[in-house]
Amino acid sequence: MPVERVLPSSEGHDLIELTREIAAKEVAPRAAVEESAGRFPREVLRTLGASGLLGLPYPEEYGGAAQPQEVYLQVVEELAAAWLAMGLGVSVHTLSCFPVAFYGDAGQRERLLPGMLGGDLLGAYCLSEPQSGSDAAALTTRAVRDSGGFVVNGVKAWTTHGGVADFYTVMTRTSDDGARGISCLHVPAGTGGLSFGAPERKMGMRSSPTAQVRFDDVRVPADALVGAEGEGFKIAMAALDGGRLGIAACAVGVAQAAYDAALAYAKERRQFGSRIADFQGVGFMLADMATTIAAARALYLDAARLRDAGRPYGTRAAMAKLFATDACMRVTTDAVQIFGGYGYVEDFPVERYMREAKVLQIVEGTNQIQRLVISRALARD
Ligand code: COS
Repeated sequence: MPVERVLPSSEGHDLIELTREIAAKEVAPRAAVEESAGRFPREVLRTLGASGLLGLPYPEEYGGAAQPQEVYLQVVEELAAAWLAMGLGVSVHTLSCFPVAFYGDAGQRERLLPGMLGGDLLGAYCLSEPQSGSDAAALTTRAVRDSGGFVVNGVKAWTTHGGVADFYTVMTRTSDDGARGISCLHVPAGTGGLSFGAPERKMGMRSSPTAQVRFDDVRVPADALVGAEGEGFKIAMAALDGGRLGIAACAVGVAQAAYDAALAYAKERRQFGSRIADFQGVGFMLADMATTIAAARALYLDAARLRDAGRPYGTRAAMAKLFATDACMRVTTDAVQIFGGYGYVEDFPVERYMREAKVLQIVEGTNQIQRLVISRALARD
């Protein structure tokens, strides 16, 4: 049974229908095989791009679809339920476009956004470094002004789409003034001096390449600077507020997929003469799973609607990311339990969902960082 959704417009309904069709035909059938081979299916993201799904929340004049977050995020959820690497790919691409879309000047928006939102190009977001993850402001990659442009040196780590992206949104140090000494640069793939580490060998989400991005005397022109010099940390944090909603939507998608599989199995599997769904031990687990998923979805949609209404939403986004990804970990673990031995082998998808859930508690701010963001806001307000 597809998830029953209430969307704010008929266009939103059509987009969900389109997404479900693409997910069923082009995304879900390939997930297990590609994940186990660790292959990155660039062509699937091209299909999503050609269908307009890589620029949904951005203005139409630059090639976006001007969709509210409420719609965009439910599209991400549907894709993640079919294959997390693709849902997360759309979310990361959308995050990578945010700085130019919201902080770029008119010239940059006109020059860069149509390509970025048009579906052909794929973005990557470079904030973390080998020695700075949670403490993002401690980053050391440095851009020095030279002949009117910048020369960049340093190493970025854990970059989704590292090595396969068409452009890199890069946070780099332009002065030693802590968080205020960080600036944002737009660096196209193919720029001289840019190179990549081998893809990380991850527990899950193996179809989504994660790699170091290395800058050795990378020269970019002055108009690669997005926003003002020194504004990069705020841009990075504002981008992540939105990115965290994308991760929450991904988590709900994976949890929903795990729950759907567990429910179907529990209705079919018979032991002691009954369907295991009819045993209270299993039935109560399913009840908790369904309730948790509904609550997680309601929370990310609540944050999305705040954002759509132009209200501050960062704290609510952190709550949604925290709650939805912890929920996903619990639900996928319970799904494996309901499948018993069959849950622990690759013949069924639930072991993959459980491995995928783990990374969502870590990326775009660990859940400890989400608690920090929430508790600081509580103390401040
Ligand atoms: N939106 C806009 N500005 C923000 C912001 C947000 N969500 N959060 C913080 N800022 C601003 C602050 O207002 C502050 O500005 P002023 O200097 O003008 O006062 C500045 O940024 C520094 O903020 P803060 O003092 O809170 O920075 P901290 O170094 O304490 O770090 C955390 C804050 C821990 C929240 C941040 O480093 C973080 O989110 N870390 C996790 C990073 C992450 O998610 N990485 C994921 C990987 S993406 S590759």
